[in-house]
Amino acid sequence: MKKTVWLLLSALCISCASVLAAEPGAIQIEEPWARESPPAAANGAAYMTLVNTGRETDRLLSASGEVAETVELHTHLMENNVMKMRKVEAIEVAHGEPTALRPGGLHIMLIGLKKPLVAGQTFPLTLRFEKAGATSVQVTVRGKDAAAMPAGHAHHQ
Ligand SMILES: [Cu+2]
Repeated sequence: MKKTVWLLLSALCISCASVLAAEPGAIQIEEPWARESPPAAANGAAYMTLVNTGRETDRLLSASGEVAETVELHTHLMENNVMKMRKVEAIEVAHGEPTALRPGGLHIMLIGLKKPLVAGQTFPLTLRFEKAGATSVQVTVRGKDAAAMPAGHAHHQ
């Protein structure tokens, strides 16, 4: 009887400790998605919203996956009235301010797709954060007409 109680207590403590440890840099990843790619498309992009539920600013350092030869963090910049993509070293995720990766803005670039992205299918991506560490997400492929963002979020950031 005594032993059972002790085991239960230690099990509880272990779960407490892991919850607390994850707290400072806790990142929630909402709605990871990618747009369906035309059959011959070499590249694709993945989008999502990163929410920092911890107190400290975290940074997305890299993304990786089997879906493409190379996976990079990108943003869009206006240069001489032309929208251009640029690789970024990291994407900052501040507490209290969701960071939107969306068409025309920050995105995860999938360079050299190994096979076309087909609507309705999913593929895994591993995201590595400076504080929260590595986490895996399933990215859902949406049809070509998928809206950039749900209504109401369009003007965010
Ligand atoms: Cu890009």
